[in-house]
Order: sequence, then C-alpha cells, then structure tokens
Amino acid sequence: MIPGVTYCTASRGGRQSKWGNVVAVAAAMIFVAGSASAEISHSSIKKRSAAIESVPGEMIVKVRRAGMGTQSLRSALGSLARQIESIDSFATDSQLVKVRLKSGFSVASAIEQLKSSEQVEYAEPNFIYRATESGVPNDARFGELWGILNAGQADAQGTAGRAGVDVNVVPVWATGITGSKNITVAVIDTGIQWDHVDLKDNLFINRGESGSKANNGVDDDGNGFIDDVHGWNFHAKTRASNDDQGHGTHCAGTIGGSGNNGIGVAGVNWNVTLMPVKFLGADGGGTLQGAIESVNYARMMKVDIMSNSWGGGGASQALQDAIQQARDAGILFVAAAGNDGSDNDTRPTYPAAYPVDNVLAVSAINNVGGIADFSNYGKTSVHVAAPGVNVLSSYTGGGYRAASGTSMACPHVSGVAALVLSANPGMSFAELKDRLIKTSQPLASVKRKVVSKGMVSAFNAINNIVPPSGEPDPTQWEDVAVNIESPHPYTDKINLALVVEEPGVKFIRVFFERIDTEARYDVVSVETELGEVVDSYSGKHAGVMSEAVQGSRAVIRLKADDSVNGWGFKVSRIQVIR
Ligand SMILES: [Ca+2]
Ligand SMILES: [Ca+2]
Ligand SMILES: [Ca+2]
Repeated sequence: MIPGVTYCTASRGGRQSKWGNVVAVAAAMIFVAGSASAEISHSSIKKRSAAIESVPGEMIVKVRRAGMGTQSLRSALGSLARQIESIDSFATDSQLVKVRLKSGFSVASAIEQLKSSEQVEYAEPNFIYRATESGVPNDARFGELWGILNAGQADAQGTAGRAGVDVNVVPVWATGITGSKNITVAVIDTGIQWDHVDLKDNLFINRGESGSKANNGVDDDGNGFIDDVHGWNFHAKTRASNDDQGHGTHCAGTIGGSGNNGIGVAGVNWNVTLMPVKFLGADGGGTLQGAIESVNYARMMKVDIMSNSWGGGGASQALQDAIQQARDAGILFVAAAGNDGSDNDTRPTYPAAYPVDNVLAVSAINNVGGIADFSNYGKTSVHVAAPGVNVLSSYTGGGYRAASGTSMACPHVSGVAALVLSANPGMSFAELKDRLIKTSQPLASVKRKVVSKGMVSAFNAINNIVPPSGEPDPTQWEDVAVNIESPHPYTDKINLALVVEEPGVKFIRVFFERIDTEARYDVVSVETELGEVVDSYSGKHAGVMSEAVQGSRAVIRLKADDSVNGWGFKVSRIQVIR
C-alpha cells in the first residue's frame, strides 16, 4: 500500500466502486453512484500537456517607462543589475526587453524579485514555443479519418470505432515529422486528379518537363516520354495522368493529402511527392502491358516506393521480372492483398503474392480492429494489416468519399513507409519492410493471418519500437464502470492520488469524462504504482482515454499549484485487458 493514496477496486457491470483503505486525503473526494456514459467525440481528441520549456537564463521584462537606455534599464532593475549579462530591447515594443542573466542565477527567483519592483510591470520566462504541439491538424474532415486517428468515432456507415485501431501517426506528427517532398511515391492506379485542392501541392513535377516544357510536344528530358510533367498514362499512352475514375485519387489522399491546410483530409504524410502512373482506365481496368510499363517507368524515374492498389490476372513472369528490377533498384513495392476474402498462401493473387522480397502485401481491417470480411490474408504471404473499411479520402471532382478495400489499406502502408523514409533517408527497402513488420501493433484478428500478426504503426516504426507479445491489443479492451471524481473545485496545492485496481488484469486505462484544471499549472496524470507517468493532461478536456498502465493497478493523480483552482476531473469508467 502506498501511503497517502486511496485504493479503488473497480467493480464490473455498472455497480458502484468498492473502496478500500480511505486515507485522509480522500475525505475531500466526492463519489457519485450510477455510471454516466460519455461518447468519445473528435473534438475531445487528447492533447497532452506538454512540458513547459523556456530559454535557460532568459526572461522577458516589461518596464513601465518606454524607450529606456541600457544604463537606465540596469538601474531600473535595481539589485538584480549585478546578475545581468545582457539586455536586448525589442524592435517592435519600446517597453519590452529580453534580459539574459549571468550563468548560475535563477530566472525564477529573478522574476520573483522583480514582482516588487516599481519600475517593472512584469517579467516572465522566455518561453519556447513549438509548432503542432498536439499533432492534430486542422483539416476540416480530419475527425472522420479513423485510420489516422481512431478515438472511437463512428465511421461513414455509423459503426462506432475502437480507440487506438489506427496507424498511430498523430504522435509522430507531434514531433514535427510530417513527411518530405524528397520522398516520391508512385501511385500506380487510375491516375491522380492533378488540381485536387488537397493533392496539387504534393503532385509530382518532372523538373525536366516543367514550365514552358510541360506541353511543348518535346521530350525535353529525353526519357522517352513527351511532356511527362506529372507522370504518365499507360492506358491511353499520353501525358494525361489525370484521374478519370476516382480510385487513384482516393489512394493518393491517404498517402499524402495535404495536412493542416484547413481543408478536407490529411494524408499519413502532409508533405510528400505523389507521382501518378496511370494504367487503369475509366472503368478501373488495365492490362499486363500497362502494369509492366508502369512499374518500369516508376523505376526509371527513381521513385522510393510504389503503391499498388490493384490485382487480378494470373501469375506473370514478365511482371515478376519488372518488380524484381524495381527491387534491384532499391524500391519498396507495397501491394493490396486482394478483396476475395481468401487465403493468399493457398490461393495467391497478384501482384501481392509475387515471391520477390520488396513486395509488402497488405490486408484490410475495420475500425474495431477486425479483419475486413472481404480482405485476403496469408500467414506467410501477406505481411501487415492496415485500415481499409469506410476510409475517407480525396476523390475526383475535387471532393471526398469513403471507400472500402485492401486498396484503401495499401496506401496507409505506403504512406507510413514514406514517412519512415522521410525520417531515415538512407534506409534500404529491406530495412524498411522489416521495420514495418517488426514494429506492427499486435491485433487478435490477424494474429494467424499476416506475417506481422498486427497492424502497421507509424509511431512504433519511426521509433523502432518492437511491441513485446504482451502489448495491449486495442480490440481487447473491456469497460468497467467506476465513479471517481476530484472535489469541485479542487483546493490549493492538492496532491490527490487514487489507485484504481481491477485484480488480475494485464492492462488498465482510464476514461476521463471531464477534466478542467488551470492550464499548464494543475495537472491530472495517470501513473504506474511506481510513479511512472504514462499520460497527463492540463486545461479542459472531455471524453479522453489515457494511455495504458501495465498490471492491475493504476494511479490517478491531481496535482495543483497554489492558485486558480479549476473544476477538477471525473472518471466514469476504466478499461481493462484481462
Ligand atoms: Ca520526357
Ligand atoms: Ca516537353
Ligand atoms: Ca487537407
């Protein structure tokens, strides 16, 4: 038993919690019977309370009198003057200065000292700000992209999702990794709508055929294709790689729809180069000749990844040879496993099943982590699973549409591969493929159906995190009703720690119906018994699920400073994996 904490044994089925050893601090707790349910909505997507960073030794000071010279500033700062190394005035505000202290002096105590100065209005640390703190972009329809961030929201057909069943890319974006134009993905498909508002900025431009050379009837770069400024159309044998069907535009949006531009969707990569290589016509069909020429063209153009959301036909030696040549050029070939609901190990479909080591075949899962009923699989021939049911993406006509298929799963994986490459430019196709397989998140539904036993995780892949076999499977969470609240409002300097216990479970995570604390200063955290913080929140949140704590006990802690007491927090359920 940890001193100063309260133990809670959660009961199942909505009954009120049973409380053990209630110690002094718990006298302030309020327990409410009955369990309220809360939906996870997109607006509630979690924002972690980031550590507050500031430039060591620096503070920003506002003096009462404008336009003071350095000498009068120094004397205005009074007894602090001897600690000052330098003073910089602002170009845009004559009352603000940046003060740098000599090493060994504390900014915090200098600020404290200045509070009593008549000459100074205020002083504060020279805070450091970072872009995309939360990783959640502002794209209008981002909340519908369950494959990118599944917070339990319903998909396009109204099926409620399961939090965590997604490619786990938001935490990668939060670190500033959002893709690179230096990585080129060939979308071998029906083409890409060139002027789609969410794709045009990431559309491939062949520098040797751009500007005045784009439509001059001359093969300016001498690659054998006249005016191939945006890839090529092997269906019509023209430069018109524009999409006349929709499928390729959909795949392209998942790989690299422009992120954080306020519009539509965000692809796995906000920035990437998307090369349309069209061999499927307006009816969605194409030929072996077109497929081979597409693979050869993309190889010649030195793409990094080929994304192949197509299949059919028999085994072709010529196509296998073309994929092998792409392999020899170091290019990863990502392929949809197929939509026959069958086992590729015993009934191979192509190109997914070609036995070439740059082929990475992809099964489709739905938003609760089940394998899609249409999805092909293969314990030895299909490598990973990815979101592929009711996936929203860009579509021809400048619009957006939800679609289902291993065709939609494949570009999630091509996208993650491109993102990993953007962060590790020297990585070989073999290392990349191995990385994506090894770092996949375990999923019970595909445990015996794909090589990796799980779904692709961008976060794990970028950080080379190989989940141990005991890692939480996002489909195995069960609800347990509890009623745990802080006092409303909480009190100054509260340090409330509550242990939630459900005997025998492997993992616990906590669902906060509501959190409302003084932003930055008062923090609600979820911790292990040893005090390792697995998640923390500050400010206002509604309907957020914490990261998981391993074992049968988790600690919920509320820690506040000595002013501005918010409402506190309320927990109506936890989730466990048995
Ligand atoms: Ca050319
Ligand atoms: Ca030209
Ligand atoms: Ca967008």
